[in-house]
Amino acid sequence: DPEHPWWRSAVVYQIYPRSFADGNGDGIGDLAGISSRLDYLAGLGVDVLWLSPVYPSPQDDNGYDISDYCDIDPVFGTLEDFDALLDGVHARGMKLVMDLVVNHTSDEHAWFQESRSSTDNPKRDWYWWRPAREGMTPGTPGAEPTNWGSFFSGPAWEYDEATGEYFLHLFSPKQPDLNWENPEVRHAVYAMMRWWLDRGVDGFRMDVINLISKVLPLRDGHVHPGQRHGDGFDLYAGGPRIHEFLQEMHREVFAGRDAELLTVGEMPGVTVEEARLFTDPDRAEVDMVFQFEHVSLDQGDSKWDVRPLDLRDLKASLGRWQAGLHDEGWNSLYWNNHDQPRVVSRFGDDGEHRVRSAKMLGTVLHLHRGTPYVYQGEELGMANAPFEDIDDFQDLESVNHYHDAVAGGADPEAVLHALRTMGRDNARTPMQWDDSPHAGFTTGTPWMGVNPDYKQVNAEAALADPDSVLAHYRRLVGLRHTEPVVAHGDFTMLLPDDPDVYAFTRRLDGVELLVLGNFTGREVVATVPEAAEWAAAELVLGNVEPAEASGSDAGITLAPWEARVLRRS
Ligand code: TEU
Ligand code: CA
Repeated sequence: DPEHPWWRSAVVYQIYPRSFADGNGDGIGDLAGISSRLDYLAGLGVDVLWLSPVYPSPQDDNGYDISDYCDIDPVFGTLEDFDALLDGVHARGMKLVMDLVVNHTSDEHAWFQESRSSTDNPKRDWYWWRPAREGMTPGTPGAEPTNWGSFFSGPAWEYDEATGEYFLHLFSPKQPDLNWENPEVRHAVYAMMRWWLDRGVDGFRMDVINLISKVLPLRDGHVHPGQRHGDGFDLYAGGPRIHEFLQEMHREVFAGRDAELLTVGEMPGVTVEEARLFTDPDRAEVDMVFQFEHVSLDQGDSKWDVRPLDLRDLKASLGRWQAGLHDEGWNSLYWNNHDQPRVVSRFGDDGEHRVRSAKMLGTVLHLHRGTPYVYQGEELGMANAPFEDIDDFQDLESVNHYHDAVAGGADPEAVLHALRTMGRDNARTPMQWDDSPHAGFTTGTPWMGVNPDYKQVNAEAALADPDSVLAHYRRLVGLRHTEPVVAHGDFTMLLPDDPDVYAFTRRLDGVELLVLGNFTGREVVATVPEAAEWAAAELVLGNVEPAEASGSDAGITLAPWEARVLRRS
C-alpha cells in the first residue's frame, strides 16, 4: 500500500557493532556476536536492524572511514559471517539496513591512493584537490584553499606533499571527501549499493548525505567572532545538486525495489522545509531523514557549549517537525545514536529515577508520528559513563577538541565537563548483557571500559523484571504494531508554554490518545483540556501506578517523571 509503506509502523534498532557483543574474545564486538544476540532483538519486537559500518577500515573514526566498500573488516568477521547474520535476521522476520558512508572514504581506500599518486591520475578528480591560497607558500598556516574548519577540529584541508596540493576533509584528515560532481564517482557508489542490495540487505542509512553537493567554486566562509576557522556550513550542506544526486541514486539503485527497502538520510542542519522535499514520496529521494534540531537545543555556539534544556524549546521544535511533515514526507524519531550522549542522563534522571525517567522518555518519543529508532542499550536505560580524565576518552572528536581547546587557553576541567556531558563515547561503552565480568560483552579485555553500573543495569536483569525499561520498550514497540493511531494518526501538541509537561494527542478514525510526560522530578499538574474526562479514560500504558483520583477539571496530577498514555473512542 503506497499510502502506508511498511516502515510507517516499524521500529528500527541501531547496533554499534564495536560495542554490541564480542563473539571471539578479542574485546571488540563483531558479527558473530550480533548473530548470537538476535533472539534478544527479535524479543524486543523491532522490525529493522541498522548496523553502523562494518567494512574494512583503519578505524580512525570507528568505521566511518571506509577503505573497501565491498568487504567486511576482519575485526568484525568475514562476508560469510555477514551472510549468516543476514540469514538469521531474515529468518526472524526482521530486516537489515547498512550504513552508507559516501561523503568521504578512508585515505587508505584504493580510490584515494590512486587519486593522491599524481595530478594526472585518472582518479585525481574523484576527490577535492586544490592548490594553496594564491600568494601563500603551500603547507604553511593559512595557506589552505578555503578557511573552513573540520568537524573534528583543525582546518578542513590537508596538505599532501606528494603533489603539493591540498585535499578536502570535512571530518578527519583520514576521511577525504569524495567529489560527487564527477559522474564516475557517483556511478561507482551506485554499483556498490546495488552489490549490497543483491546480497540481500534491506536498505541504507546514509551518513551525512546532505554534504555531498558543495557550492562551486569552493570559497571562504564567514569567520564568527572568536572563531579560528570560517564557517563553511552553508557552502557544503544542502548544496545546489543535492536533490539531483539523490534522485539519480534512487533511479540507479532503488527503482523497482524500493517498496521493500528503507532509506534514511542523515542530514545535519536540515530544515523542516528541506526535509519535506527530501521525503516527499513523489520526488523519489529518501524515505526519511535524521534531523538534528532537537538534539542541539541544549547547546550554544558549538556542541561543547552545554546549556540546560528548556522543555518548551523541545516541544516547539519537535512540534514544528510533526506539523511540517504531517501531510507530505515522514519523520524519523530518535533520542540516541552513536554520536549522542545517553538520553536518560541528558533529558532524564540517571540517578534515583533512572528507570522511570527512561520509560517516560521512551513513551514520549515512541508516541510521536514517525519511525522510532532505538539505539543499543537505550532499551535498558543505559546512562552516560563516568569518564574522569582525558585518557578515558577514545573518540577522535573528543580527544582532538580537548587538545585544541586547552592549547587555545581553555580551562581543562571545563572542557572535560563538556566532554563528559556531550561526548560521543557516552554512547559507545559496551552493551550490558549480564552481571558477569565486563557485563558479558566479552571474555577478553573490552576495547572501551564497561559502565560500572552494569551490575544493576543489564539485559539479563531487565528480561527477568516485568517493570524494567526493556519490558516498557517492548510494550511501546508492540503498541506501534497493534494501534493504528500510533503509526498513522495525526498529531496535536498541547501545553506549548508549560515548562514541565510534554503533552499531545493523536487521532485516527474516532480513536484518540492523550500522551503526557512529566520532565521533572516533582509532582506537577498537566492542565490539559477535558482533564477530568481524560483522567477517567482507559490507561493504555504508564510508568507508575496512577494515584486514584489524579484528575479534576483543573488538570491531571503527574508523579515525578510520570508518563501516561490514555485512550478514548
Ligand atoms: O555524523 C555526522 C554529524 O554531523 C555529527 O553528528 C558528527 O558525528 C559530530 O558529532 C559532529 O559534532 C556522522 C556519523 O554518524 C559519525 O559517527 C561520523 O563520525 C561522521 O558522520 C563522519 O562520518
Ligand atoms: Ca571480536
